[in-house]
Formats: sequence, structure tokens, C-alpha cells
Amino acid sequence: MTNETDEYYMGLALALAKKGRGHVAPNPMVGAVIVKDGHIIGQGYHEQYGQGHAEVNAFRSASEDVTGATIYVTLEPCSHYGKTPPCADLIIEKKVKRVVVGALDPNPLVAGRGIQKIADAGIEVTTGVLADESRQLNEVFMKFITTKQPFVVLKTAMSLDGKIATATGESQWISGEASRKQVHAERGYLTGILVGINTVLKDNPRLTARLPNSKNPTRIVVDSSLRIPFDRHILQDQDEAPTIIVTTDKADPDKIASLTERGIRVIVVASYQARVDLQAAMAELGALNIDSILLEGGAELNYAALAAGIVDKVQFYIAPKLIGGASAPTPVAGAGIAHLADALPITNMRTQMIGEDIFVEGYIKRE
Ligand code: AOF
Ligand code: ZN
Repeated sequence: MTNETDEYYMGLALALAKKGRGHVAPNPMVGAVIVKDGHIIGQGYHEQYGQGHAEVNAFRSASEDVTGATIYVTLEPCSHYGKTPPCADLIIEKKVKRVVVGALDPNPLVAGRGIQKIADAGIEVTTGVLADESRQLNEVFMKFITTKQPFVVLKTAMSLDGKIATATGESQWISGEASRKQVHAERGYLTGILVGINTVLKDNPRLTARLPNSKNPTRIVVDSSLRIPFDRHILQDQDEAPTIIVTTDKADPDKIASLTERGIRVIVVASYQARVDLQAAMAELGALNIDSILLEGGAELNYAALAAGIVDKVQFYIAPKLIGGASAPTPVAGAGIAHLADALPITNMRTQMIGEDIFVEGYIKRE
């Protein structure tokens, strides 16, 4: 039975899990707390991809015998031999009395087998404690492990009147410093960052995270006819982060060869309306273990991504300024839609002030 005490310890385990953010992908963030006689006697989290799972680290930290204790784990303990042996076996071996689980693990290798194994060994199992919070924390994992498609976050910064640049194309900077810092943090959390070739031609961005202890995302450019000039930062500073170019059969094979020679991965996918087929691109990127992507535009790519149905979440930074101009660009261009009934609905929207900007995030509502 779920009670306040269970929620309290699971809350602590979730806070531990979050410490793995940016270090465990494509694995989930998982935390564990071991409690005996009303005292916490061990705690741990999945700290680094390929290394110990949360349960292993929690048992390792135990300050006394764990026999008869209760272990709180934010995600169902695994039942498979992966990079580490099954946590379910370890839990049974440690003779705990009770296991409290947050969310079930949708990994087809686990999917209920973890708790089944533990329950079959005669250990009391409680599931579903703060399960929504655990699933939300692991929204990337939840999608990727079941679909092998990256979780895509569309990010944009605009003025209060919805412009992402002036009519002459000036766009640096619309949002404030605090917002830009948060974007850099987000770049460090997600595995890939995606832009269109026009952004690379116009802004020559580095697309790095530029925060201490943060890793840089893999830079991905959608470039249907392989127009990218060799002098761009993202092709020059290969020691910062890998760069992948997604193109079509319109690309010059000699240019593909010379990019490849320089260590740039070029992926050729099918075209859709003479451009990169973004669904095909996502399948290729997923196969490379890119579980999450921050989509940073421009406006044409944003529209194409929304139309292709590859976007999961949107993040808007709205700056307290008015820009105006009928020809000044807005976050989503393309053909748009003819009827309001066809507008893409956003759900679970939340807002927050970041410095002087308003931050809005929400999810694309699926049928
Ligand atoms: C747990 N505790 O802390 C985590 C789990 O490749 P491996 O061996 O690291 O296994 C990865 C899978 O294990 C991952 O896809 C997910 O199903 C589960 N993650 N399980 O019991 C943990 N991180
Ligand atoms: Zn495990």
C-alpha cells in the first residue's frame, strides 16, 4: 500500500536519480534509497553510462546489514544481463524484506520481469510510487527504449510579438542571459543538437554547451544538397564534439568523400518533397544511439519537423521586447495550415520566469 512515508523516500530517490542527468544516456536516470528501522542506511544512483546501476551503488554504500530492509528504486529493477548483472538478482541475494518501485521499466528486456522475479522470491513489492514523476524525469528513455526514435525538443527564442529576428535578419540576442544559460544547460543534457543548413550558412554557430562539467551534444545538420562550406566552426572544431550531416542523393559524392575523410559522418537518407525525409533521418540517428535531440531551427526546419511528426516537446523563451515587421521571421514558417482545426495542440503546458523572459514548455498532443 502506498503511503506518505513511501512517497517521502521515493522523493529522495528521485532527487538522487536527477544527479545522473547528462551522464547516463541512453540509459534512464535512476535513484535508490535503502531504509531500515526508519533510518536511511544506503543510497545511490546511476552515475555514469555503462557503470553501476542505482541499486548496486546503494547496496555498496550501505552502512549496515541490509537484511530485512526496504529498498526504494525510482525504476523497476532490471532482470537482464546488460553491462551489469540483473539488479533483481542482487536484491534477492541481499535478502531485503520489501521493494518499493516508482515506474515500471518499458525496456522490452525488462518490462515487468524485474518485479516478477523479486515477487517470485517471496519479497514484498509495491509499485507505482511517484511513478509519474519518474516517467517524466525519464521522458527521453521512455520514448527511445520502445521506439528507437530520438525524443525531439523544439527550442526557440522570440520577442513578445513572436519574432525570432528583425526584418533585416538580426537575431543576437533576443532572449536574456539567464535564458541563454538555460539553453546551454539543455544542450548538455540532450545527446544531439539539430539545425538546418541555412542556420549554419547564416550564423556559423558552434552549437556547444559551454558550461563547466557539461558535455557537448553531437551536432547534426540537415543539408539536402550538401551546401555546407568547409570553413564552418562545426566542421573545424571536431575536438569539441562530433558533427553529423544528413543529406540526400542530391549530394555530390566527392564532397561526401572529403567530409568523411575529415571525420565528419555523412548520412544519406531518402528525400521527401525534395528535402531530407526527417522521419528517415530520425530512424538513422536513433540507430546511432542518439536518444534525444534539441532542435534549434531555423523556422523552415521547425515547420518541416512539426509536419513530419517528429517533435515531442516545445520550449519557447519569450523576451520582453517588441520587434514588428511583416517580413520579420517567426519560429515556425513553411506552408502552415489553412484551418484552425488543423492547428497542432500543445498539452501539459507550463510557464516560468527566467530572468526577464517567460519560459513556456509543453508537449505535442498525440491522438
Ligand atoms: C536498473 N537500475 O540504475 C538503471 C536501469 O546496459 P546496462 O546493463 O546498463 O542496462 C541498461 C538498461 O537497464 C536500461 O535500458 C534500463 O532498462 C535499465 N536501467 N535499471 O535496475 C538502474 N539505469
Ligand atoms: Zn539494474
